[in-house]
Amino acid sequence: MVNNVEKYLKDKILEEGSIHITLIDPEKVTPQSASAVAHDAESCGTTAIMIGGSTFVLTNHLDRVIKAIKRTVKIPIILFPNNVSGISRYADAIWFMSLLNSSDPYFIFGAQVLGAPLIRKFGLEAIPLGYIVVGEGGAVGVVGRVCPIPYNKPELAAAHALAAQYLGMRFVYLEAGSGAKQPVPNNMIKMVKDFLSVPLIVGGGINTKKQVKQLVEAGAGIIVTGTVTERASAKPKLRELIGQITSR
Ligand code: 1GP
Repeated sequence: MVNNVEKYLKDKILEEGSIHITLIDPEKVTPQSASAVAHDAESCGTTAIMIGGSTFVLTNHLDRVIKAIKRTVKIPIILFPNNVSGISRYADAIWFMSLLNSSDPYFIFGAQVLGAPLIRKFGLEAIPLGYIVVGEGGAVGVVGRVCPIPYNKPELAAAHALAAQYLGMRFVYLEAGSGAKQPVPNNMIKMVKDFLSVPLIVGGGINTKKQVKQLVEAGAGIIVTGTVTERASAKPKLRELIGQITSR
Protein backbone atom coordinates (compact mmCIF):
# COMPACT_ATOMS: atom_id res chain seq x y z
CA MET A 1 0.00 0.00 0.00
CA VAL A 2 1.21 3.51 -0.85
CA ASN A 3 0.91 5.83 2.17
CA ASN A 4 1.26 9.18 0.45
CA VAL A 5 -0.14 8.96 -3.07
CA GLU A 6 0.68 12.56 -4.00
CA LYS A 7 4.34 12.08 -3.06
CA TYR A 8 4.42 8.74 -4.87
CA LEU A 9 3.13 10.35 -8.09
CA LYS A 10 5.48 13.33 -7.86
CA ASP A 11 8.50 11.12 -7.11
CA LYS A 12 7.65 8.91 -10.09
CA ILE A 13 7.38 11.94 -12.37
CA LEU A 14 10.74 13.18 -11.09
CA GLU A 15 12.35 9.79 -11.66
CA GLU A 16 10.74 8.94 -14.99
CA GLY A 17 9.92 12.32 -16.55
CA SER A 18 6.35 11.30 -17.37
CA ILE A 19 4.03 8.57 -16.16
CA HIS A 20 0.85 6.82 -17.23
CA ILE A 21 -2.37 6.33 -15.26
CA THR A 22 -5.15 3.95 -16.28
CA LEU A 23 -8.71 5.21 -15.96
CA ILE A 24 -11.49 2.71 -15.32
CA ASP A 25 -15.12 3.82 -15.66
CA PRO A 26 -16.96 1.91 -12.91
CA GLU A 27 -20.16 1.98 -14.92
CA LYS A 28 -18.64 0.00 -17.75
CA VAL A 29 -17.10 -2.85 -15.77
CA THR A 30 -17.85 -5.67 -13.40
CA PRO A 31 -15.59 -6.15 -10.37
CA GLN A 32 -14.01 -9.08 -12.22
CA SER A 33 -13.39 -7.26 -15.50
CA ALA A 34 -12.06 -4.19 -13.63
CA SER A 35 -9.52 -6.23 -11.71
CA ALA A 36 -8.43 -7.96 -14.93
CA VAL A 37 -7.86 -4.58 -16.61
CA ALA A 38 -6.03 -3.23 -13.55
CA HIS A 39 -3.84 -6.33 -13.46
CA ASP A 40 -2.95 -5.97 -17.16
CA ALA A 41 -2.28 -2.25 -16.76
CA GLU A 42 -0.05 -2.78 -13.74
CA SER A 43 1.93 -5.45 -15.55
CA CYS A 44 2.45 -3.05 -18.48
CA GLY A 45 3.87 -0.38 -16.13
CA THR A 46 0.99 1.97 -15.37
CA THR A 47 1.60 4.00 -12.20
CA ALA A 48 -1.88 4.14 -10.66
CA ILE A 49 -5.53 3.37 -11.33
CA MET A 50 -8.10 6.16 -11.52
CA ILE A 51 -11.76 5.32 -11.00
CA GLY A 52 -14.45 7.58 -12.43
CA GLY A 53 -16.89 8.31 -15.23
CA SER A 54 -19.25 11.06 -16.28
CA THR A 55 -22.55 9.47 -15.36
CA PHE A 56 -24.18 8.04 -12.26
CA VAL A 57 -22.80 4.94 -10.59
CA LEU A 58 -24.29 3.08 -7.62
CA THR A 59 -22.08 3.37 -4.54
CA ASN A 60 -22.41 -0.35 -3.86
CA HIS A 61 -21.09 -1.20 -7.29
CA LEU A 62 -18.30 1.39 -7.02
CA ASP A 63 -17.20 -0.12 -3.70
CA ARG A 64 -17.20 -3.66 -5.11
CA VAL A 65 -15.19 -2.60 -8.16
CA ILE A 66 -12.56 -0.87 -6.01
CA LYS A 67 -12.30 -3.74 -3.55
CA ALA A 68 -11.77 -6.19 -6.42
CA ILE A 69 -9.03 -4.01 -7.94
CA LYS A 70 -7.39 -3.61 -4.55
CA ARG A 71 -7.15 -7.35 -4.11
CA THR A 72 -5.38 -7.61 -7.46
CA VAL A 73 -2.86 -4.75 -7.71
CA LYS A 74 -0.34 -2.96 -5.51
CA ILE A 75 -0.46 0.42 -7.27
CA PRO A 76 -2.68 3.10 -5.70
CA ILE A 77 -6.33 3.63 -6.58
CA ILE A 78 -7.35 7.27 -6.97
CA LEU A 79 -10.96 8.39 -7.22
CA PHE A 80 -11.80 10.67 -10.14
CA PRO A 81 -15.35 11.64 -9.11
CA ASN A 82 -17.89 13.44 -11.24
CA ASN A 83 -20.05 14.05 -8.18
CA VAL A 84 -20.40 13.17 -4.49
CA SER A 85 -21.65 9.73 -5.51
CA GLY A 86 -18.19 8.95 -6.90
CA ILE A 87 -16.62 8.76 -3.42
CA SER A 88 -15.71 5.35 -1.99
CA ARG A 89 -14.06 4.58 1.35
CA TYR A 90 -12.03 1.78 -0.27
CA ALA A 91 -9.82 3.96 -2.49
CA ASP A 92 -6.37 5.23 -1.47
CA ALA A 93 -6.84 8.84 -2.52
CA ILE A 94 -9.18 11.19 -4.31
CA TRP A 95 -8.52 13.93 -6.83
CA PHE A 96 -10.14 16.80 -4.94
CA MET A 97 -11.06 18.50 -8.16
CA SER A 98 -12.77 21.66 -9.24
CA LEU A 99 -14.12 21.90 -12.79
CA LEU A 100 -12.69 25.35 -13.39
CA ASN A 101 -14.46 26.19 -16.62
CA SER A 102 -17.90 25.00 -15.60
CA SER A 103 -20.63 27.62 -15.76
CA ASP A 104 -22.30 25.96 -12.75
CA PRO A 105 -20.92 26.81 -9.29
CA TYR A 106 -21.97 23.33 -8.13
CA PHE A 107 -19.11 21.76 -10.12
CA ILE A 108 -16.62 24.45 -9.08
CA PHE A 109 -17.22 24.41 -5.32
CA GLY A 110 -20.68 22.97 -4.44
CA ALA A 111 -20.01 19.24 -4.80
CA GLN A 112 -16.70 19.78 -3.00
CA VAL A 113 -18.47 21.24 0.05
CA LEU A 114 -20.81 18.25 0.15
CA GLY A 115 -18.01 15.74 -0.38
CA ALA A 116 -15.35 17.13 1.99
CA PRO A 117 -16.84 15.79 5.27
CA LEU A 118 -17.23 12.36 3.66
CA ILE A 119 -13.61 12.37 2.54
CA ARG A 120 -12.55 13.22 6.09
CA LYS A 121 -14.77 10.50 7.54
CA PHE A 122 -13.31 7.89 5.18
CA GLY A 123 -9.73 9.06 5.79
CA LEU A 124 -9.09 9.45 2.06
CA GLU A 125 -6.03 11.40 0.92
CA ALA A 126 -7.36 14.47 -0.93
CA ILE A 127 -5.15 15.77 -3.75
CA PRO A 128 -6.22 19.21 -5.02
CA LEU A 129 -6.64 19.32 -8.78
CA GLY A 130 -7.68 22.01 -11.22
CA TYR A 131 -9.76 20.34 -13.96
CA ILE A 132 -10.12 22.11 -17.30
CA VAL A 133 -12.14 20.86 -20.26
CA VAL A 134 -11.02 21.72 -23.80
CA GLY A 135 -12.47 21.12 -27.26
CA GLU A 136 -15.66 19.07 -27.59
CA GLY A 137 -15.48 17.98 -23.97
CA GLY A 138 -17.62 14.87 -24.52
CA ALA A 139 -19.92 13.71 -21.71
CA VAL A 140 -18.10 15.69 -19.03
CA GLY A 141 -18.71 18.85 -21.04
CA VAL A 142 -22.47 18.26 -20.98
CA VAL A 143 -22.78 16.90 -17.43
CA GLY A 144 -20.44 19.56 -16.00
CA ARG A 145 -22.10 22.46 -17.90
CA VAL A 146 -18.75 23.42 -19.28
CA CYS A 147 -17.79 26.44 -21.31
CA PRO A 148 -15.07 24.55 -23.22
CA ILE A 149 -11.77 26.09 -24.22
CA PRO A 150 -11.39 25.99 -28.02
CA TYR A 151 -8.43 23.98 -29.34
CA ASN A 152 -7.08 27.10 -31.03
CA LYS A 153 -7.00 29.19 -27.84
CA PRO A 154 -4.03 27.78 -25.89
CA GLU A 155 -3.59 31.07 -24.06
CA LEU A 156 -7.02 30.60 -22.42
CA ALA A 157 -6.00 27.14 -21.21
CA ALA A 158 -2.75 28.60 -19.86
CA ALA A 159 -4.63 31.34 -17.99
CA HIS A 160 -6.99 28.80 -16.40
CA ALA A 161 -4.08 26.54 -15.44
CA LEU A 162 -2.07 29.37 -13.93
CA ALA A 163 -5.10 30.54 -11.92
CA ALA A 164 -5.44 26.97 -10.60
CA GLN A 165 -1.80 26.99 -9.51
CA TYR A 166 -2.15 30.39 -7.85
CA LEU A 167 -5.21 29.06 -5.97
CA GLY A 168 -2.98 26.33 -4.56
CA MET A 169 -4.04 23.37 -6.68
CA ARG A 170 -1.17 20.91 -6.87
CA PHE A 171 -2.01 19.26 -10.20
CA VAL A 172 -3.73 20.56 -13.34
CA TYR A 173 -5.70 18.29 -15.69
CA LEU A 174 -6.39 19.24 -19.33
CA GLU A 175 -9.32 17.09 -20.46
CA ALA A 176 -10.39 16.64 -24.07
CA GLY A 177 -13.26 14.36 -22.96
CA SER A 178 -13.37 10.59 -22.91
CA GLY A 179 -13.30 9.23 -26.45
CA ALA A 180 -12.55 12.65 -27.97
CA LYS A 181 -11.70 12.62 -31.69
CA GLN A 182 -8.51 14.58 -31.00
CA PRO A 183 -6.47 14.78 -27.83
CA VAL A 184 -5.51 18.15 -26.34
CA PRO A 185 -3.29 19.86 -28.96
CA ASN A 186 0.47 19.75 -28.42
CA ASN A 187 0.88 23.52 -28.68
CA MET A 188 -1.69 23.97 -25.91
CA ILE A 189 0.22 21.53 -23.67
CA LYS A 190 3.46 23.42 -24.40
CA MET A 191 2.02 26.80 -23.55
CA VAL A 192 0.31 25.56 -20.38
CA LYS A 193 3.46 23.79 -19.27
CA ASP A 194 5.50 26.97 -19.79
CA PHE A 195 3.22 28.72 -17.30
CA LEU A 196 3.05 25.93 -14.71
CA SER A 197 5.33 24.50 -12.08
CA VAL A 198 2.87 21.84 -10.88
CA PRO A 199 2.46 18.56 -12.81
CA LEU A 200 0.23 18.64 -15.86
CA ILE A 201 -2.17 15.75 -16.50
CA VAL A 202 -3.50 15.20 -20.02
CA GLY A 203 -6.33 12.90 -21.06
CA GLY A 204 -9.09 12.29 -23.56
CA GLY A 205 -8.87 10.65 -26.98
CA ILE A 206 -5.31 9.31 -26.64
CA ASN A 207 -5.04 6.20 -28.83
CA THR A 208 -1.63 5.98 -30.44
CA LYS A 209 2.05 5.79 -29.53
CA LYS A 210 2.70 8.83 -31.66
CA GLN A 211 0.18 10.89 -29.71
CA VAL A 212 1.71 9.75 -26.41
CA LYS A 213 5.20 10.65 -27.63
CA GLN A 214 4.13 14.11 -28.76
CA LEU A 215 2.14 14.87 -25.60
CA VAL A 216 5.03 13.82 -23.38
CA GLU A 217 7.48 15.87 -25.44
CA ALA A 218 5.13 18.86 -25.17
CA GLY A 219 5.22 18.65 -21.36
CA ALA A 220 2.52 16.25 -20.09
CA GLY A 221 3.67 14.81 -16.75
CA ILE A 222 0.83 12.30 -16.54
CA ILE A 223 -0.95 10.67 -19.48
CA VAL A 224 -4.38 9.22 -18.72
CA THR A 225 -6.07 6.66 -20.94
CA GLY A 226 -9.46 5.11 -20.34
CA THR A 227 -11.33 4.09 -23.48
CA VAL A 228 -8.53 1.83 -24.74
CA THR A 229 -9.06 -0.42 -21.70
CA GLU A 230 -12.65 -1.03 -22.75
CA ARG A 231 -11.66 -2.90 -25.91
CA ALA A 232 -11.60 -6.69 -26.02
CA SER A 233 -7.86 -6.71 -26.75
CA ALA A 234 -6.84 -3.99 -24.32
CA LYS A 235 -3.55 -5.42 -23.12
CA PRO A 236 -1.47 -5.07 -26.33
CA LYS A 237 -2.72 -1.50 -26.75
CA LEU A 238 -1.96 -0.63 -23.14
CA ARG A 239 1.50 -2.16 -23.51
CA GLU A 240 2.08 -0.08 -26.64
CA LEU A 241 0.93 3.22 -25.07
CA ILE A 242 2.52 2.73 -21.65
CA GLY A 243 5.67 1.33 -23.28
CA GLN A 244 6.06 4.60 -25.16
CA ILE A 245 6.46 6.32 -21.79
CA THR A 246 8.37 3.73 -19.78
CA SER A 247 10.90 2.93 -22.53
CA ARG A 248 12.17 6.47 -22.85
C1 1GP B 1 -11.37 10.89 -19.60
O1 1GP B 1 -9.22 11.77 -19.97
C2 1GP B 1 -9.92 10.62 -19.69
O2 1GP B 1 -11.63 11.56 -18.42
C3 1GP B 1 -9.62 9.48 -20.61
O3 1GP B 1 -10.11 9.66 -21.91
O4 1GP B 1 -11.35 7.57 -22.40
O5 1GP B 1 -10.51 9.00 -24.25
O6 1GP B 1 -8.93 7.69 -22.87
P1 1GP B 1 -10.21 8.41 -22.92
